[in-house]
Amino acid sequence: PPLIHLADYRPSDHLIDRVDLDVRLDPHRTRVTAVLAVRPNPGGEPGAPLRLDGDDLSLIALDLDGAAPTPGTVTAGPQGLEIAGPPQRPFTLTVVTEIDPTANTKLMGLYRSGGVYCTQCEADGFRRITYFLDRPDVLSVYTTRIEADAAEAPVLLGNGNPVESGTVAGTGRHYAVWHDPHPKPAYLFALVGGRLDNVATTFRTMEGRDVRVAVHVEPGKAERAAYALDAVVRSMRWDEEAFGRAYDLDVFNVVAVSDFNMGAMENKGLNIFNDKYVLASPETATDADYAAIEAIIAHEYFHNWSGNRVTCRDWFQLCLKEGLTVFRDQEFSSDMRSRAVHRIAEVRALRARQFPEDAGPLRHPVRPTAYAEINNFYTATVYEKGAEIVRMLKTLLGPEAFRAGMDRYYADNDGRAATVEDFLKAFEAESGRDLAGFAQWYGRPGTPTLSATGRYDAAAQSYDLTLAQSLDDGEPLVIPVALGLVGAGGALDGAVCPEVRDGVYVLTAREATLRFADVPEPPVPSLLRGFSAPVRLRAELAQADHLRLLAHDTDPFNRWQAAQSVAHGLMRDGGSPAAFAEALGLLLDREGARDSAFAALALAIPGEGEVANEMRAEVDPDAIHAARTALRRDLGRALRPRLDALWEALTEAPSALYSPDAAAAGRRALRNAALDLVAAGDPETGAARAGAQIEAATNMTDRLAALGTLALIPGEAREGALAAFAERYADEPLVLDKWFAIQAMIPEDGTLARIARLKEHPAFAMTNPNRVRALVGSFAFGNPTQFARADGAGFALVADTVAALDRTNPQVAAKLLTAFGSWRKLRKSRACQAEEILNRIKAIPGLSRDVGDIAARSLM
Ligand code: B3K
Ligand code: ZN
Repeated sequence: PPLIHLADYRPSDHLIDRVDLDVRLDPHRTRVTAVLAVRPNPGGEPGAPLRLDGDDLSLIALDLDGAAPTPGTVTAGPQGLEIAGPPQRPFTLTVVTEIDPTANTKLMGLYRSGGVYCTQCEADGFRRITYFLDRPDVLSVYTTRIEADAAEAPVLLGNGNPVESGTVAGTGRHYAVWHDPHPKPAYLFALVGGRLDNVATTFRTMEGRDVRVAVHVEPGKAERAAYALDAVVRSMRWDEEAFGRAYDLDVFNVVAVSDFNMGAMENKGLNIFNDKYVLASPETATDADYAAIEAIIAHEYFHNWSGNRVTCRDWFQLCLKEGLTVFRDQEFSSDMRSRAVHRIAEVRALRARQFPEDAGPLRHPVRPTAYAEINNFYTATVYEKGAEIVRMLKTLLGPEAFRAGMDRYYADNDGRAATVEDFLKAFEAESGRDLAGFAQWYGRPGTPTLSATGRYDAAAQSYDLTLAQSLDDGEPLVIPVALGLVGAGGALDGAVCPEVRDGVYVLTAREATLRFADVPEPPVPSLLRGFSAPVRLRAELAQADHLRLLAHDTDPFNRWQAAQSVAHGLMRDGGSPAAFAEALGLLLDREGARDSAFAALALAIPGEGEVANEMRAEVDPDAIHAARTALRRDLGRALRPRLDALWEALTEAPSALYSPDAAAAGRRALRNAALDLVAAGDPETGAARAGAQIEAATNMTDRLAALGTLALIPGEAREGALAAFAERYADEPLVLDKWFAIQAMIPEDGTLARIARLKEHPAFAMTNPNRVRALVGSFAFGNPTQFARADGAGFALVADTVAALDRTNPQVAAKLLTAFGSWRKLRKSRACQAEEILNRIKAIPGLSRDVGDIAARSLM
């Protein structure tokens, strides 16, 4: 497929200032009339043809300034419409198209989900609704009239503010007109029509505007939308307080639909969500679900400024809105919950998803320079590493200059389609700093390695710390390294190094040596505190050094990291876990009650994927699984009395009211981590306790955690509990997704047959992305030993699903195929099988561009 290059960017030859849409909803024959106010772009090529994008469209009628276009000047097909020699002045184009929302299985453009009409236009779905200049640097003011059968779609929602509604006499149909005064690119267009209930409230902005906020959900589920509504209100308040950004319309609507390709979408004034990230009740959602809802609601809302008011010039700039908005939602969640705990969760996610991506064939810079299919670039690198770049910028400039830079970025680019350069320029202007070196982070793929070696001079009471970075042969990067020294009894606060300011050293050279004076004893360096840069740290500390940090570091992130490092070392090199267990025991005694969430994270030893990540040699998933299982067993036994006591002490009274707040969630997390570790050491006791907890649980968090523990213990108890769970939640698709996922991740040979059975379960549907992700996605991404089975059957299962799904929903199929992204690191026999499978997929006739692109790049 042809590549689109950043270097080839040219402004559009035409602009569309206003769009008047009339959408007559019908299950199979939806009529769209678009009246477009077109004009030549002064920055474009004079006299160029007008080339409108289309995808799967059928043209019904076309006129230009009220008349038929000159014969022979128009070429129209499903994939585009071109008018040769269009007027060299502003003109009006009226285009009528017809589309079939029911047949739209790609879930891009206008489609029906459970009988509800909805849209998804980012990145290039608007062209599936009408012919258009479907690129983010063409900004238009939209007015949308939506008409539908009043019984089929009593609720009609659009972008912007509602201006008019009424009935169409004698037809049983009704309509609503929406006007969005803010110019926007087509990817932010949305409409919804259907039977929906809602919960609503009014929010008064700091500018004094009263905003009607509503969350719309499937009839009968309104009470499950309360938490999402509250999260919207908290997000609105937070963006005012943290960034001075107020909401800018009279209404803000969120709609939950059940068939959705990703998490959610930030359409102007009308965010559309995967119902998984809206619906929550204690009985159906876990603490993790509540946290995800809060984060994603915030993320989409924050896009109103970082993405919508200031949008992207082209799709290469995607990180401009996504990296920045992830940073903003992470800051929000940190303020709502525990900052330290949230930082750990962020870094775990980065290491689990972004590091492997950056180390494999699908690697790309945070700002890519070429793509065949843009929808394949909504990646952990663009999102998560993009957020880390913004965080480093804040660390480098300090909070005041960072905030000033953000304010200037918004002021200078409001209503514009901006670039990464525009973003950095705002910070340069406010801080007086040259960010040219820092800008390299956007263009250089791969995870840099930061190595550190120290030398203590007892006579001079000084400590020399040498930091070195390596990535590729290019210029060194700008790496903020937050650090400090830790002595046998705690932080060495008296040690000084002039180059370390506010606890941060900025490494700009390939290598540098720092001298600390007034160091009274041999220190252990605490490096990269708070994970101040997205790098791999190689400090080669001894286990005793890590244990000192675990006990005494003032930085909570590095205390957690110390436990992870010890666990990595034990899994890699073997050895006795006794000292580690003792240190964890002390941590539980000290912290278990005070910061349960932190203690739970310290107990959670690195996952199999994270271990694979750290391997410099080829990866053997079975060996990793065995090492991890053994360490968990040993820790479970060594810590047993404490774990038992915790599990007892943290039991909630059956009458306690469930609250998803961070402290209560932390207690549940620690109690469930204790249960899981007990089971790792003593499966019989573990199974009994898990079974009892499933029965006694008053919320989904405790019930699901116990089911997860039990799922790892083969036997009647497990099968009985799984069957009972399915029966209990037979009418709850989102809960059954959890049930699918738990079973797909069982690391046993029988899992393949189990998945084959589950594919036939009445609740499973290949047409629903959540179901596919729960069953096949959890297997591909969360069951490393079975996915990479010796007989190749795990790979085949995923490949067959990708091939089948590609015919109906290429975007979701392509995402699933990225599970093969780390195949080259696998041990030889498995790598060969993966390669063969990727080649087989690549050769499928009629393969989508989405899947073809992932297959081709994976093989590169
Ligand atoms: N901007 C959307 C993602 C669109 C993905 C298109 N394939 C959601 C978000 O990041 O907020
Ligand atoms: Zn986003």
